[in-house]
Amino acid sequence: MMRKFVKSKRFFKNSEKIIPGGVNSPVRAFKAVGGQPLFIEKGRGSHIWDVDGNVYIDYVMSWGPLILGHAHPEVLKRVKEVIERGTSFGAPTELETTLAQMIVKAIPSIEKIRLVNSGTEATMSAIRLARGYTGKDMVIKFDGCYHGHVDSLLVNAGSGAATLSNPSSAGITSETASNTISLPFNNIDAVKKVVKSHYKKIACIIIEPIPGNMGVVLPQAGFLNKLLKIAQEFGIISIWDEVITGFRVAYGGIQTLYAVTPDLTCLGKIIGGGFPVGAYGGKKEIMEYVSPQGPVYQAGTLSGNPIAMAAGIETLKLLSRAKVYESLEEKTRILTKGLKDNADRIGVDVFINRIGSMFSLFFTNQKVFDYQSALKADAHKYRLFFKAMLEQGIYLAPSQFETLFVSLAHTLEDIKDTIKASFYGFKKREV
Ligand code: KE4
Repeated sequence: MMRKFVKSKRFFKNSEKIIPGGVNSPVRAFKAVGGQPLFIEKGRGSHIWDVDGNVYIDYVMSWGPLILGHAHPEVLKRVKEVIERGTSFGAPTELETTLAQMIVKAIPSIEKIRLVNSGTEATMSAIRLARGYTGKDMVIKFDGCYHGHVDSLLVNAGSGAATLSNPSSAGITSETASNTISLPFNNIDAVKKVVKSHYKKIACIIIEPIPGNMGVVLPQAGFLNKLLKIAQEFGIISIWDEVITGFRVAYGGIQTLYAVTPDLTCLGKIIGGGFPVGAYGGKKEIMEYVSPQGPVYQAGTLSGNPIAMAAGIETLKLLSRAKVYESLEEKTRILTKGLKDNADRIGVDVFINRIGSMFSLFFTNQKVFDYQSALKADAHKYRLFFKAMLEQGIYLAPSQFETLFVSLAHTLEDIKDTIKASFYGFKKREV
């Protein structure tokens, strides 16, 4: 039965008149997969309903925050209690300290932390802090990594920028861009070469330790350790952008699975339980450069607002329960194995990168280990896959350069249905 999108189309027609592209964030616009965005009516657990009453198993999960699933009852209950007392005061509340304490306890490299309202604010502030602390201007990032729409970091960026084939945005001054060097992910020799010739001017190296914005890409053995070591050797601040991976793959950052740690870490998404949030934190001696304690200014009207804090606290409490990450790991392993087996059976070339409950599927028979190899995957096949799955009630990221997420609310039934729906309409591999 063909799904109808009458109301979504009408709502989109209205939004397009007054909102650029009809959306408040570009990657939502379905530009890479064709058609028009669905307007969502509600979400519950692993499902969302669009305004035409169509229901979907959701693997976008608001781009990562909803590791518990949509509208988790215990999170909603806590938010309702707190919201009754007021929404925001522009003054400290105990809730901010509680969430900060939970994060500091979970991520040992974070000795002090500042809460903000988005991942972009977190990375923008961390870059400014690294520059203020070192007195140096240049930033190294990696092709295909996306750290929010920060001027210094919209250079060869992933996520929506890559989706729209606009990895380096208009509006960034040439002076700003000249202070940013973007290098291939997983290429330690490229890093060594640039650091050796520019270290006196380089303030920081920022990286998504497990990139999620070129699709999921995994660091090759030793890459992250070597990167941290080079930075340390040359007096360069290491910033790990864990906006996606923070509390996604383990309780804490992905860094809790590594013996090494960065100087600064950026967080977002999960720590706000679905409400606007971001955070940056790290070594005390660096964080004490942040205003009002130090000279690096950063501020925010709604930073640490009680509602996001309450949702974040409740979310982390639920994530600290036993077997949470084992369950997420197992469900996602079953799902990605099923998708791969199905693709092989039908004869479709698919390469899947996965860690914990985040994964991406590339239409290629080659390994995807950096941005250039991600670009070689067949985006047209991804588009067909997206549409075929949407028709069958499976809501995937409307872009190849994003991550798919499994939540605690996804059931084995959901997983089986998703596997069953996969590659519908795909022909055998052309010989
Ligand atoms: P926000 O400013 O969107 O809260 O966070 C920016 C950001 C920073 N760092 C990483 C690793 C991120 O993935 C993000 C934002 N992620 C995208 C999706 N991959 C948000 C979705 C969107 O732009 O609409």
